[in-house]
Amino acid sequence: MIAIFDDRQLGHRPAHEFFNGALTAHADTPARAANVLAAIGGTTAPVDHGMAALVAVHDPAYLAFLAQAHDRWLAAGRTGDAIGYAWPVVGRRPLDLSRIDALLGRFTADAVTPIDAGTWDAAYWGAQSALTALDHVLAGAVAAFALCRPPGHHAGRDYAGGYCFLNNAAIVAQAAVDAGRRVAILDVDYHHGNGTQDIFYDRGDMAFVSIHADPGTDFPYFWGHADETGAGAGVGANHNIVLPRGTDWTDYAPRLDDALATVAAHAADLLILSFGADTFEGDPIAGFTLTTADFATMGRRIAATAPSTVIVMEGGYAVDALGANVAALLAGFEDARQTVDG
Ligand code: SP5
Ligand code: ZN
Repeated sequence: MIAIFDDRQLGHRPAHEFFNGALTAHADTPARAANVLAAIGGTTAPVDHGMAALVAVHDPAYLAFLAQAHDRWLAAGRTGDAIGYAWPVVGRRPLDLSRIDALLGRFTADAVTPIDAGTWDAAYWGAQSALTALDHVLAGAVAAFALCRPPGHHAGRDYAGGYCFLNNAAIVAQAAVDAGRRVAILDVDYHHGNGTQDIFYDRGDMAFVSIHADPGTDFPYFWGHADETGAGAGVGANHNIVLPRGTDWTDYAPRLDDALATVAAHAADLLILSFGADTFEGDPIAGFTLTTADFATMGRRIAATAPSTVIVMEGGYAVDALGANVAALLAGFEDARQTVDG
């Protein structure tokens, strides 16, 4: 399967995230991408599609903030990563904000998503990798893999969060719709894809189906509950499948089949798979117990029923096992495709 990646995606090097009252080592290290690269062999560099597909999903003011945030941080006399500390929980209204701390409050959702000197380029080229993977699928490939890092599914139209800046899955989904395709998004990261849900919540032309840990116990807490089913024209097009911590493949597989049935009912001709390997038994920040072999089975099951598929990387923080887990998913996917395609 063709895999797309740009070396500039390694340039996002957040040092810390806030946890338990302190700044601790950030889970999204460049070594994640390096481990996947070593396991899947060659990747192809993305084609630069420019800003149009990003603006189709994200607020231009947010994109400008992302591109400038670290420079503004330095200009304010700060050092290290830009990170917020004050957020407008109530009474949000348009204000002409200039102080970097205010901008971080306006355009980020949490204190685990710092911005450093390489963040914008890494996120930009990650999105271009996803758009290039879509090109291959639109040209007839049954599947393509974008090694997006940083990940995307917690980022909304005008906010970063959950280690995410640009919502790669949403950018590709919108680009596919604009290319005339009928699209569904299946999100199997351990965490709920709140940004993707938010971006398409009132859209009936796109289905969002997510299997994730109960937000009652796990990030992102405020979204991902089973009763979030869409709004307006999107009522019935948003599907959250909530599983408890400790879920293993035996309990996961039937819910994946439910999700695939929901995808099939939407009659999409193109699937975006938000793939996070943080459902792995060894993940340091998550609580499911899937094995490397289970990821191969997952790939086979999805490929058996899915239409042509763009796979975008989301989370997965057991760095030493990440490459093997991604390779297993992709191998399982290809395995089933070869069987189906004859
Ligand atoms: C894309 C994705 O998987 N984002 C995950 C964001 C989860 N952030 C909350 C993690 C809370 C645990 N933090 C432990 C920090 C140890 N240094
Ligand atoms: Zn995750």
